[in-house]
Amino acid sequence: MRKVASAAQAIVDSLIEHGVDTIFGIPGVHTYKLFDALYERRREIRFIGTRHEQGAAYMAYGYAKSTGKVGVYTCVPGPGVLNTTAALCTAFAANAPVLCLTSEIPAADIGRGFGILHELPDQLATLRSLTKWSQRIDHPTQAPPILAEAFRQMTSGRPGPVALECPWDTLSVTALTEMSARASEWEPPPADPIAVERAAELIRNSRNPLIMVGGGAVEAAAEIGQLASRIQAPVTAHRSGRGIVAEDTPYGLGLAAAYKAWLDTDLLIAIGTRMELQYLRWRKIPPNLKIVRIDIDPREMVRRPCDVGLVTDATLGVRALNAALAGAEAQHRSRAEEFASLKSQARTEYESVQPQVAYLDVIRDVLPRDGFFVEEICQVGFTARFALPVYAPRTYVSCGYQDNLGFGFMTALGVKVANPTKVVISVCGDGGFMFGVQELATAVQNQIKLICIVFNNRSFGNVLRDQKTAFEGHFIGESLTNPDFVKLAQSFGATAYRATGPAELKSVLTGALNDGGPVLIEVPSEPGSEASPWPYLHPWSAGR
Ligand SMILES: Cc1ncc(C[n+]2csc(CCOP(=O)(O)OP(=O)(O)O)c2C)c(N)n1
Ligand SMILES: [Mg+2]
Repeated sequence: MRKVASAAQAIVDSLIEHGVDTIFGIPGVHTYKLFDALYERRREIRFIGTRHEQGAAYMAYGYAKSTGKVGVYTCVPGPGVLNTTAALCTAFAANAPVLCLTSEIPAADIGRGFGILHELPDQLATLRSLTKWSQRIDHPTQAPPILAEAFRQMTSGRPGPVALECPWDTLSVTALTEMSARASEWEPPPADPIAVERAAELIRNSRNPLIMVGGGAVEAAAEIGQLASRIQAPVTAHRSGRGIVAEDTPYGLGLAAAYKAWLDTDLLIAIGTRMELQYLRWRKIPPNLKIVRIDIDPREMVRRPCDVGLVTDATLGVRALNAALAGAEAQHRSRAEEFASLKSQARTEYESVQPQVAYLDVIRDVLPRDGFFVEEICQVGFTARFALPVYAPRTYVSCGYQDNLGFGFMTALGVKVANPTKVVISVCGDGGFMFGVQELATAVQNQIKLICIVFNNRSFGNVLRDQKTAFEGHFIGESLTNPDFVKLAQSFGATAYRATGPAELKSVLTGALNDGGPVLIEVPSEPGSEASPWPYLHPWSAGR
């Protein structure tokens, strides 16, 4: 359909065409026209204003990561865009379809260095270095096809973030515009049958296969569950792949239990994963290990070569393997008891990571199976990677390999916006929480009813431990003077509690499920009082 529209209207129209229902952000003079177009369509797109651009970008990230749908935010160019770059690199790291929608200085002035409000030397180049794809919209007629391409980029192949900029004056330009451009349907390449047969042969010859799943496998849960039981292989994950096979079923193993099987593994079946866990965390590679990889990103086969690589989508790839292995289950006796024993041995060992394990037990007890847990770069967050069992895909929300302090609370707000009927629990340290504390206002204003637990050890606890153990107690930059978190949250209008110890957390948390608005729970502790989780994440550091 053709109509006369401004570039701003054409952009907003395209967002709605592609199913966008929420946009996070902060307005400014460069984007007023875009906001006016959003105002016109306010019944179709909900706008959530944040208190800092990084909050908007992390919320879009949480929205995207927890649903697989595109998460959208908007900000002014220059400083506004730069405020979102930690979230953008997180979306890139965790393969999340996040759209950054921004503006530019007036079109004719770009690149000339006049020193115009919010000017950057080369904003598009900056954005291109942080995203899968970025583009400028120079005219209203370009908006629908460029947005269509943006959606195709974000959701095809390896998903990832995209940025679009439309200059300040261009947003107001009107033209007769064809509005109906839609992202073309994307078909993943099918698995190569010869490679499938070679992979099946390796699987038939393997005594101890291990399946590793990553974020690229979240849509293939049924197929992966079938493969695991057919070949009696345990399935493990590091972060984004957690819950694809529920960790309370025989085949779903947390990473601590999986490490117990690892050094005897003769075949790694890696599905939609960079294998960060094996190569960068565990580091020890079993001798004579064979590797089968299924990945949609052909570059992966170059980054970490394997014996057989299937460049295809996880669902198609695993389906093809299942078909090639039909009947194989008859040759395997059940290993369920063996896997249960690995899990209970691992649990007995990591039980010593206190008090974090006790707190995580309480959280797991209270959190429904389909509730979301958003981790952070803190003692409880690190421990959760092996001590909080996950039961459903996408419900364990992490920041991928960036491990960027502070992402958690803001991301959790976006998770809750996208999943309003689900319970969302965010855990933070006192350090990380303060990176996004201002978004408590956003939570209250928009009634985003998440539960955030702040573990307050009055320090950057991880830094404190490292300085104590590796730098002879040369403490610098580790100690934190904090506000009273309960009063702070109350002053924002949130409900707040303090819980001392796991038993108290249990009763406070159970009650908080029925609270009407956002809830903050502070759990105080002494600096340096937590056991280190690192021996389980980096077994080599403990000589294992
Ligand atoms: C963006 C960013 N800045 C700094 C760091 C380095 N860092 C890792 S953990 C940590 C301390 C975290 O403190 P807190 O949030 O209080 O959690 P705790 O370890 O005390 O539980 C720091 C500063 C990081 N990972 N990311
Ligand atoms: Mg701390």
